[in-house]
Amino acid sequence: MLNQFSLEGKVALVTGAAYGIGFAMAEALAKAGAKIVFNCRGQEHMDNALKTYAEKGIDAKGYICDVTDEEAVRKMVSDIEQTVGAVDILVNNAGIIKRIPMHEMSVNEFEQVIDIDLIAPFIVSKAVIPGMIKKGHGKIINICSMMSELGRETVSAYAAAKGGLKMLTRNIASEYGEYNIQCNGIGPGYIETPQTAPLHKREDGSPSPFYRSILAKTPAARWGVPEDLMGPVVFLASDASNFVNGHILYVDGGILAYIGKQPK
Ligand code: NAP
Ligand code: GCO
Repeated sequence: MLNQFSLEGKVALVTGAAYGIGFAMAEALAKAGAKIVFNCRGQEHMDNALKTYAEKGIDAKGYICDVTDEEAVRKMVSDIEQTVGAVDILVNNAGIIKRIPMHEMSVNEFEQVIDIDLIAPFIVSKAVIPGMIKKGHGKIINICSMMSELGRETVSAYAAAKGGLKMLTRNIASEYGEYNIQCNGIGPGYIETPQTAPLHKREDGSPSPFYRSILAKTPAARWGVPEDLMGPVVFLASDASNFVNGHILYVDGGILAYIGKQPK
């Protein structure tokens, strides 16, 4: 039965996987047997990432590619198909956040977030779907967020993008299910990574009020770590989830189920 979770012989493209959640998910997919291909934007990130993959014993192939650049994505996917093989598993992980009160946010700032967090998953999915149709199977995993369901101060563009990504996920599932392509989302809770680093501490190094408020909102009573996403991504990338389609798997320590700790 555990063979269903094996990714032996599969090619997995994880976007923005030089560090953070993307790196941990790529590591998990590699441990389950997949060949890892990833991209990031800068040479320094690429050099560090290749070193870290090698230290973990993972033979990953890296591309410097901005996921918002459709032509660059098309070239990357075509090169992957020729040198490694058509992509079996795509994880749309690359993402940014801007924390700016909405009435102070420029249209350009709003668009930058929508471009990377919503339009890029469309661009990369669009590039790999023909290869998946040819192969007769495929898995697309979109990294959503608590903000696919919830709002909060300062993250209007991010919430709009991640809410949109949830619906793009359901639409890809609807449109390509008949080709044996499953598209699901993972909605991480609050995970300690460079993206959330500005939220963790006060200047004196003590936990910030926001950090503590998340502890009070999370039944698990802790922030997540990138490794919390390893099991869920392998499940959604593997044959074990072949009849799971259009689902968002929240990996949030229970935040979405909980009203929050009551004040004493
Ligand atoms: P992170 O530490 O900031 O890493 C983001 C990654 O995305 C980096 O590797 C970055 O690479 C890459 N990236 C950003 N823009 C890109 C672009 N235009 N083209 C290519 N790569 C790009 O973030 P993270 O916390 O690991 O988050 C990963 C994903 O999970 C994001 O989609 C995020 O929104 C989502 N998420 C995070 C949390 C959390 O609590 N941390 C919770 C829910 C969802 P470069 O710097 O090299 O460009
Ligand atoms: C924020 C955070 C979040 C998380 C995550 C929650 O400022 O509220 O950065 O949005 O990163 O997406 O699931």
